[in-house]
Amino acid sequence: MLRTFVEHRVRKVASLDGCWNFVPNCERKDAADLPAKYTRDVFVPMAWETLPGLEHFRGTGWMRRRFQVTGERPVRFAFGGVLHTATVYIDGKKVGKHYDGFVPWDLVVTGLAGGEHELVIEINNTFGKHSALHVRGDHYSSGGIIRPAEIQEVPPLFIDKIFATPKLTRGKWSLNVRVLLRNAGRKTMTGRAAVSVAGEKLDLGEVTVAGKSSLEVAGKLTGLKVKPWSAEKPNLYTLAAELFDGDQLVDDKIDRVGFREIKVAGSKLMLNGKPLYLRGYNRHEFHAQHGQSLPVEVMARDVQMLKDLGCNFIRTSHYPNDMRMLDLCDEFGIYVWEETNSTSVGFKHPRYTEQITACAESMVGWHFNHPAIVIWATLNECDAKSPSGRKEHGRMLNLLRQLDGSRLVTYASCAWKDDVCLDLPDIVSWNWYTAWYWGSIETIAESIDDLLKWQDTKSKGKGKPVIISEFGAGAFYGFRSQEKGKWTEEYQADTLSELLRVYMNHPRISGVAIWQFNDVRISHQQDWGARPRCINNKGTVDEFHRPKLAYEAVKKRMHEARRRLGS
Ligand code: ADA
Repeated sequence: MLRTFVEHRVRKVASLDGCWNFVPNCERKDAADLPAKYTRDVFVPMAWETLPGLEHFRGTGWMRRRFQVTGERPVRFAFGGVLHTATVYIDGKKVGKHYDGFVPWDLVVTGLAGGEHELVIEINNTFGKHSALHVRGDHYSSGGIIRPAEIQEVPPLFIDKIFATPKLTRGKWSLNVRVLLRNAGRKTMTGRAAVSVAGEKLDLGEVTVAGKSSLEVAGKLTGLKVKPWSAEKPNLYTLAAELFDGDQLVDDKIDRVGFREIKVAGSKLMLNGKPLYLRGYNRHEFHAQHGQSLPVEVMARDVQMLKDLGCNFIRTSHYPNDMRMLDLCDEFGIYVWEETNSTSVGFKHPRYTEQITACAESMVGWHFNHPAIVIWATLNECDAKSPSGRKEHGRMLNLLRQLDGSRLVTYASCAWKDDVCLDLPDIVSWNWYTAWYWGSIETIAESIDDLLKWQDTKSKGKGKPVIISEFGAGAFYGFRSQEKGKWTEEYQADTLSELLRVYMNHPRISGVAIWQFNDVRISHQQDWGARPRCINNKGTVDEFHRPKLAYEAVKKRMHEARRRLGS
């Protein structure tokens, strides 16, 4: 299942998770040939560097399995994430290609006869001219089908996506809904769409969609008797869309919505009209045993730890997350800053504009209805100093606003006093590492005051809400010493405790995201300089998600702040 709940009661869905055949770097006589032989059996989802003997494999891997269809309908293949370039073949024939391992995507194939067929996916995770977003960096870039996948048998005219935006007017909630219908066939099709939420139903009327095209129908559900969604009280409602052919129900899509509005008032963040303080972590989707392919149980445990820590917030550094993680945040109540797959990327890469634009469109398109997501972000630590960098920050932030004007937008900056883009986002977000890369525990307060004073007097970000989007200290799990030097668990615990004390009591700061929740692997080729253990060790939990000493220190500070702020 791509999600944590059932998305279709009418549409026929079968999982593609389970056993697949796999061959890494296969020799073929002709580039157009599929592999003659597969050398391993693997279980999907998986990150291929977790397979014994392939710990450092980077290249092209081939995956194969068989699937069955009735032959009565077009077949939609839906993938949660394939890292990073996938070329899909059915019965030996190429049917599609997709780039970007961190966004969901789909492929609709028509004319498949009833019975069994062969599905082959050629997956490439190499770096180079073909890949602007998956680049060498401070986290390992995996390969494989890392998230769940499924096949769906859809009618020629089917429900592609639903986009729902809650609105609060004079104490009453309404829901603006858009339903995207897609016609996979050649013939023009007619259907009637309807949506329902919280006991209210809305008929969106009859729609005619030309062959091989899509059309959106929109409507508004008003006077809803619903309770608002917040991290403290994550009230969720089922949103169902149905498609009829005459009187016959031919397709459906189920999602969930939460009723909340996020806004800025002066220098504050407001949720449903009340000040909001974001307390939490940057989190990489990584575990030593599973690589970047996390089982939902690991995600759920992470969310439980975040709640235990007193946190209400994660930043999905540095890419869109698995939809099941976003579902858990909706269910358990964690605010999410979700960002495009774009950390320290170069704007001059030949595929950059096309690939980052597609990433933003897919992220917002597939994740639109999660109430947990309150911020869309892009371009972590990219060029925010030059005129061309400013232009690109403006383009990306506006693109996010066009795709969804109901959330706030930001980017995390390490350009500091040279940043020329601060007028562009809704929130100014600083990656600021006092007491690790510079300064000491004693200089935390003066260092942040200096930056924020500059922001409020000399920059175009004057008076905007501030999130300290990264700060932290490294520690090796189990390395303890009375001396409390760098890399000890004690140093990390003391540093995070003081950073949180200062930042969460600072009148100009509306949110904090510690770098980082869990330790994360870096490539052993030291693509990112010499990180000890080939790991970014700044996690509060280690690469197996085992708490370090800092866990208790963070927990104490987060709960202090929660009590003080009353939420
Ligand atoms: C950066 C970057 C992170 C990580 C961090 C660190 O700010 O955004 O991905 O590399 O620094 O640990 O230094």
